[in-house]
Formats: sequence, C-alpha cells, structure tokens
Amino acid sequence: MISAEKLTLYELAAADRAVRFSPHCWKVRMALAHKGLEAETIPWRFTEKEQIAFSGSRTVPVLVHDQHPRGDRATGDPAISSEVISDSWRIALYLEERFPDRPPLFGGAGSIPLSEFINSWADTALLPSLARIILVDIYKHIHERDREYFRTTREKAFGKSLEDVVADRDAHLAALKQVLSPVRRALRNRDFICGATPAYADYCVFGMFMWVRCISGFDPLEANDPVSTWRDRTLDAFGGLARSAAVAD
Ligand SMILES: N[C@@H](CCC(=O)N[C@@H](CS)C(=O)NCC(=O)O)C(=O)O
Repeated sequence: MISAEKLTLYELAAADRAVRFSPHCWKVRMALAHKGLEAETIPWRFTEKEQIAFSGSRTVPVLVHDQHPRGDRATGDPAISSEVISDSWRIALYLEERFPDRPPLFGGAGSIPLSEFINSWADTALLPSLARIILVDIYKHIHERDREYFRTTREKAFGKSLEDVVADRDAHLAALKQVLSPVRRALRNRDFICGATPAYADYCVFGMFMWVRCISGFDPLEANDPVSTWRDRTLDAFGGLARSAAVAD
C-alpha cells in the first residue's frame, strides 16, 4: 500500500479489549493478511452503536479506507476519499476489487458465488451450531456493560435462556460433528477448502473457530478430526497471526 492510504477496522472486543472474538471480524483479519494489507484495529463493544453510526451499520466489522493527499497522512491533511464498508462479505469483495494486484481472495470472479455459498453456510449452519456450545462463555467474557444487551437479544433469538441453550453439550457436539461433514469430506483430498493454499472460503469457516478459540476455553473438535488439522494449518498461516491472537482467560 502507498503511504497515503490507511485502513481502519472496527472489531468486536471482549471485556479484555485485547480479545477480539467476532467470527466475521476474523474473516476480514485473515482477508487483510492474505492481501498483505495492514489495518489499525479499533476495539468496539456490542452497545457502542454510536461509535459506528457513521457507517450506517449496527454491527462490526466496519472497514474505513482513507486516502490522503500528497502521500502523507501525517501532515493532518483531510482524507480526499474515505470509503466506509460494513459487513464482512462486502468488505471481502471491496478488498478484492480495490487491491487486484494482491493475492486473490476468490481465485477468479467465477469463484465468488461459490465462496458466497460457503460464507452463507458458515453463518447459517456452523455459527448457530457453535453458538449452542459457547453462548454462556461469551456472556461471561464480554464487558459487563454489554451483558444485559447480549442476554436479551440472544435469548430472544433462541427462545430460551442462555443457560438452557447450552445445557445439552453432548447433543450439541454430536450435531456439530454432523454439520461439519462437508468440510471434513472436502479436506480428504486437499489441505485447504480452497485447495493447496487457503483463501476466502477457508477464512469464512475458520472465523467461526477463532470465535470459539478467543472466547471459550473449550475445544469442540476432537484432535484426530481432519477439521482440527486444517484449523492448525490455518492458525499457522501468515506467521501464526491467528495462533498468537489474545484469548479470554
Ligand atoms: N453479516 C454480518 C454480521 C455481522 C455481525 O453480526 N457482527 C456481530 C459481531 S460477531 C455484531 O456486531 N453484533 C452486534 C449486535 O449483536 O448488536 C457480517 O458478516 O459482517
């Protein structure tokens, strides 16, 4: 990136602001690393809606891409252009379009719909399955200012108390194993969902496991599960970026 550009990423933080646990923010973190881009990250909490109101979004990730005149943003010159993008999928598309000379996230335009399918699968099948295991861990580790909001909104979504949602862990683990079957099968013939090296579809699934890793001490995968081996490989990508991320105590 030329020195006149700046990327800023708003991402969800736990009570410990170093712990960034949003699955969707992790998709973007990995996408930025894939493209070799650096971003300043700003911790954000569930109830700080006014802090991202400028984006028109009530959720993170939110990415701001500023371009400054004269190649030097240290002069205090106002940005000549400032793009604000919310929603991890839209951010991934933006990065691919704005940084075409960097490694591709999708392996060509023809693969974008397939990656979108994987992203939707991760959000609608894998995320709820993992939520049934870690919901109370999230509650325990978020800032106390966020707790009532989190409990109210999530209990409304699940139609029961957080404690009741996670009550039958063994059943939820069995269900998760089943949900992960397509990933397990895809990994029989290759190291990553996208092939020999990871790309955005991997990050869509991996983001969900970073969510669990950063906010819960519990590992829902068995060590001999190929999904666990794939997760290890992805934890090591980009110099161990994800492996070195702060986790909740
Ligand atoms: N489809 C959105 C989902 C974003 C989302 O749900 N973010 C959560 C954090 S993981 C959030 O900001 N939640 C705020 C809230 O629940 O009020 C994306 O992919 O970016």
